[in-house]
Amino acid sequence: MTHPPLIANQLRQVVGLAWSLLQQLDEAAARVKPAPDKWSPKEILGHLIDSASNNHHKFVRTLAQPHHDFVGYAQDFWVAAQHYQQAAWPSLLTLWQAYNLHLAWVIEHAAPARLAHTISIAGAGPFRLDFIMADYVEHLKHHLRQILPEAPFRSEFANVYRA
Ligand code: NI
Repeated sequence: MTHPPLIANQLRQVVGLAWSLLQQLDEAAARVKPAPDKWSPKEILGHLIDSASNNHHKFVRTLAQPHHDFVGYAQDFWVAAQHYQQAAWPSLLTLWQAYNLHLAWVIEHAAPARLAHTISIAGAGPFRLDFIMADYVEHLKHHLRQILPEAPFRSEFANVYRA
């Protein structure tokens, strides 16, 4: 189940479903932290924007060469440093949606011969590119379930790496 057109379709479905539900949250609800050390919905969506940005680089850089060594990133620092908690919820939603629809486009158009290219991330791996693409969607669903525990996001792809 790591055929890129299927991954891209599932990504679009997840984004479409989540988009309609997330729009129903208002600013106050989006700012609520379940515990002082837990992310609010705004911070989770910010983390997902960071994930989209990092994975955009992973996808395209790994398309470019047979193996790519990629860096890790300090997730909590990224969320705090960008002040997602103070950002406007509709702006975060718009950026998150647009970035993911672009990634679906990138995944869908990945050259089949390059899907076996590999990437190592902060020394972990190597992972095949098609696995990294499927895992991206699983990571997305994992965090969306934290905001939307009732939403019917299915787990279709194996997941061993969460970032
Ligand atoms: Ni994460």
